Amino acid sequence: RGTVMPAQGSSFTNHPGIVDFKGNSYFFYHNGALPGGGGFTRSVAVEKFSYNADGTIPTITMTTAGAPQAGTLDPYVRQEAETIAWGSGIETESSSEGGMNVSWIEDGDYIKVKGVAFGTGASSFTARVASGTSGGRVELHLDSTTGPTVGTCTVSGTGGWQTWSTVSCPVTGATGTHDLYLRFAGGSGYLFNMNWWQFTTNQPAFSSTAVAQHSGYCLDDPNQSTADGTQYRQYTCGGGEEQRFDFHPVLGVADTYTLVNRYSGKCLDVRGVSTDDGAAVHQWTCHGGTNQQFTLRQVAANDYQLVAVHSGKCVDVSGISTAVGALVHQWTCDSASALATKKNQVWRLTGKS
Ligand SMILES: [Ca+2]
Ligand SMILES: [Ca+2]
Repeated sequence: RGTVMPAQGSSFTNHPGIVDFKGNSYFFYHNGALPGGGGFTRSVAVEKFSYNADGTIPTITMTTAGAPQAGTLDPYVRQEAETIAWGSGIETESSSEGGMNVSWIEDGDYIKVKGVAFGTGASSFTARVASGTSGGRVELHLDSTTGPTVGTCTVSGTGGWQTWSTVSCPVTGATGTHDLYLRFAGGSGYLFNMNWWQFTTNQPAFSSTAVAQHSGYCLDDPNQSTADGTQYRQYTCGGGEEQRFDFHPVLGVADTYTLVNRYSGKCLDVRGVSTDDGAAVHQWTCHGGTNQQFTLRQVAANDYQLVAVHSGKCVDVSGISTAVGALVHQWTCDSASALATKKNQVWRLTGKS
């Protein structure tokens, strides 16, 4: 049926394979296009493609850009140093801690990591490193090797190239989504190896009541229930723990929190992971699911919509009721213009600075 990929990239063969991931199809192959490459010194490559209408595979051409990024990278979980969109001067090798590490690091070498979602910001950087000499520095740059420096970590000698130690340093100015460049610096010769790295978020936890702005009543755990499945309501604010919530940031997701009721210790939760209008907002044992994660969408100084991550719907007092005890559910979020006059989705969080 023809050629799937022509002979290109300094290699006489390409040993392809196809993988479907998140609704798209990808064509993996190899070429010899890197410096020093050839038919027997190969590099793995990937292109995104779509099948033809009749189900056949189109002719796919090698590119240096490769496939577009399938999603952002979370810097607040451990990332292997060998997660690399592009690099210069580095190699990888087996690590004594398992998996691989980045090695042969010298002054001016770098790693590019693409599409890193810092969200509201990072406060520190931690890396697992080893050095058989006297170490060097990791400079953290945004957008290019000469872009803004958001942190610099000093690495000392650890007594061996597989003798691992953890180093940390403060980070400022890393917000939003950027390409991250780990640029290595130091004296002559090999500086250190790196196994993995991770940032820490600066999105602070806080504690607050949530007061519905159409009624002035508080989001409330009815009758100090500790049971799973108790639907929340609005109630006269009384200063009790059943109306106070600890907002814990969801790492790596901007402006997003789990809300733990101080009295019951249970999480604010949309019943049954429902995406329907009218699904109950109740309490449930905390499990970290996206129906227990709420993004704060700012309306005014201390006023927010609480948007459930799994559904994109808002925590809402049913029927725009101003009655004590009216139940709370999720509903399609009102537009910013509607919120000027309709406030049963607007919650005042006085505890959020
Ligand atoms: Ca090198
Ligand atoms: Ca590693």
